[in-house]
Amino acid sequence: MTPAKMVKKSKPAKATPKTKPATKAKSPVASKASAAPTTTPAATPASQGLVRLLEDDGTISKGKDPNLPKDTLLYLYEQMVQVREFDRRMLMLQRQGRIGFYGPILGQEAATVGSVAAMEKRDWVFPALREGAAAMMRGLSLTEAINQLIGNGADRCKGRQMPCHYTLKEGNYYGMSSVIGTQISHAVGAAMAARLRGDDVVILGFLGDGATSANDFHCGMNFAAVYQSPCILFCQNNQWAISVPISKQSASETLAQKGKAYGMPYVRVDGNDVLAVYSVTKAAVERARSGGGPTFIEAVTYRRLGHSSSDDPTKYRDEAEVKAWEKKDPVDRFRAYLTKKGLWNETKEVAFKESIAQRVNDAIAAAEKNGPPADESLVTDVYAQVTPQLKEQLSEVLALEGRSVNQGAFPL
Ligand SMILES: Cc1ncc(C[n+]2csc(CCOP(=O)(O)OP(=O)(O)O)c2C)c(N)n1
Ligand SMILES: [Mg+2]
Repeated sequence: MTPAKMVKKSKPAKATPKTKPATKAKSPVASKASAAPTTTPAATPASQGLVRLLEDDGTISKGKDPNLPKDTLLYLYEQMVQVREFDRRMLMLQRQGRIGFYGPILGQEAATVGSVAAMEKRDWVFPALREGAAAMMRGLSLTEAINQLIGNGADRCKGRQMPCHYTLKEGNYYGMSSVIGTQISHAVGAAMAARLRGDDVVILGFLGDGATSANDFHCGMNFAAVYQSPCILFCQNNQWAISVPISKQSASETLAQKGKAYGMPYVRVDGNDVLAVYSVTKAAVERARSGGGPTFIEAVTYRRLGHSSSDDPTKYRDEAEVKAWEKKDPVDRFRAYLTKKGLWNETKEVAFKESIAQRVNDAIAAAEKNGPPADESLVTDVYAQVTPQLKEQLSEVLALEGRSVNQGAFPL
């Protein structure tokens, strides 16, 4: 089929608001042009033009409840709580010097869990930095995840990657690249390939707000739309790209509307509302699977902690902004919904949290038993066979005096 024949006219996403937001979304940072600490004491998360099902208190307007099966609802909640506990503990491990680096996801649990849960098992996930929950949802055990964070000998990448760069081929979870935006091209390329081969898979590619300024974003969006690739590009607009606020990232009214420029359906969703995220992603998956092409989703959420364990966000943003977003907590909100439905209660909460804490403890203990990668792994997997030059270089390195002084330390 020629590319021209593959192109279909894109229709607006069902969930896309019909009327264009009249004013710029009232993001706590949207009106601030400076990277200096923002001074919006009454900062409230954006509410205009968003697809939203759950109110902040966990109530849901009449007729809006998607009435998902009980098992799905509990799965969504348990995954969010699990990754939150994992996140908290991994940051502690980093502070104790037991891992070298960590990129926390606190506050963004609903965006990842809701979107990934809307995919079928055979679909692929192309993550960015904060989608570790997706790897676990696809079957990465907590111990394997911690092996990766430590970069020990049991790590699939043998310690060659930065922490948080999980990979799980058998779970259709692609290993992320640190280079911002590259996974967008990878995701779109995979979707184009799937379409050419007639594979019945949809690709979910994640990116941050900062990545919308990367070249790969423009190429990826364009190719995705022109070739009607079966993919969803899911932007976690957490308001910050390290110290750069969204107001300095883009002059567009919303990030979602960038989808319009490329000719694909787009939707702006409350990223702290797991039901809304699940619903809009599900609709996008169905469209992609039935030949309707890609969708661009902007999930409006907030990075509550630093960019990474190496960052101190108090240097560039106002704590009032953080506090305002704490009130929009995605986990509390969904728990309130489940409680009102009679599916959750305090006893279940205590028992579940205890079991997760235990699982994380066990996983840490198991991962820390593994030794470092073998010295030889420095030169293996580069070529099919280790070249004589690499062998020589390895023996030179191994003969270096004092070479083990920093053994186990993370090189940052
Ligand atoms: C091409 C490139 N430029 C710069 C960086 C350094 N860098 C790492 S993360 C980051 C910000 C990413 O922000 P965003 O896309 O919003 O994702 P978030 O960290 O908020 O999840 C930058 C600039 C990089 N990794 N790659
Ligand atoms: Mg960001």
